[in-house]
Amino acid sequence: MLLNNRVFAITGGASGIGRAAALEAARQGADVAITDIVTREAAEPVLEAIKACGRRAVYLQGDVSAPETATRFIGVITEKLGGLDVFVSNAGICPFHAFLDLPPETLTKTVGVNLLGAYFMVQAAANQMVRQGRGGAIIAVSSISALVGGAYQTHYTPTKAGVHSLMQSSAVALGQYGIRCNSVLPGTIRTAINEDDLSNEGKAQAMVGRIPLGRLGVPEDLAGPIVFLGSPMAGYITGASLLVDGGCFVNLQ
Ligand code: RM4
Repeated sequence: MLLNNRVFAITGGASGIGRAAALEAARQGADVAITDIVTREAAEPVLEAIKACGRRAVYLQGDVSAPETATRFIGVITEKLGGLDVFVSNAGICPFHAFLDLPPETLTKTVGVNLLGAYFMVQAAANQMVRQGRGGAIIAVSSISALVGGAYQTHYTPTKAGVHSLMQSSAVALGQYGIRCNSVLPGTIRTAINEDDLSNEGKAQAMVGRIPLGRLGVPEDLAGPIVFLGSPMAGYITGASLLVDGGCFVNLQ
C-alpha cells in the first residue's frame, strides 16, 4: 500500500487521467478528495469506485480558474478527511485552435484553467501542508507539450510549460517544509481532452507512428507514476519531471 491511510486530493478527478489516478490512490490505501467542473451526479461513479476500495471519498463541484475554488476544496478536504498528504493539480483543457485567428477568450480561458487554476490550487494545498507541519507531496500534470510545440496549441503549450516551471519553483520554496513538488509530462493520452482531435484517424495513426511503444497512452498509464511521486518511495525526489509518453519525445528518427 503505497499511500496507506493518507489523504489524496486531485483536481479534474471525475474523468480521464484524474479519475485513473484517484482510483489507484484508493487502491493504494488513500482516502480521496476530488474536485471537478461536472456535477456530483456525474462524478458519482468514481466516488462509488473509491468507496468500493474501502476508502472515504469526497467531492466538490467547482471551477479551478476561480481562486475561491481552491479555498473551498481545501476546506472540504480538512473538514471531511482531516488533513492533506498528497495533492495533484490535474485539471486542464486544450481547445485546439489555429494561431492567427485565436480568439482572446480562448486564450484567457485556457490560461485561466491550466495555469492560474494550477497556481491557486497548489498554493492552497501548500499552505494547508505547511499548517499541518508534516510535509507532503504535490504533483502537477504538465505535458510533453511543455517541451515541444503544436500548431493548434499555441494557447495551450505555454500553460503546460508554466505548470512544469511552477513545480520547479515550488520545490525550491517548499523544500524547507518537507513538501515535495514534481510534475508528470504525459504524451498523447486518449481522454476527452483530445477525443475530437484524435477522431481524425490519419492524425491518430501519425501520432502512433512517432511512439516507440507503438500505442497512444491511456489514463491508467499515468496512475502509477502519479501515485509513485506522491508516495514515500519518492522521498528524495523534488523539482523533477517524469515523461510518460511511450518514448515519443526522444524519437527523432
Ligand atoms: C498533450 C499533447 C497531446 C494532445 C493533448 C491534448 O499535451 O499535446 O498530443 O492530444 O495535449
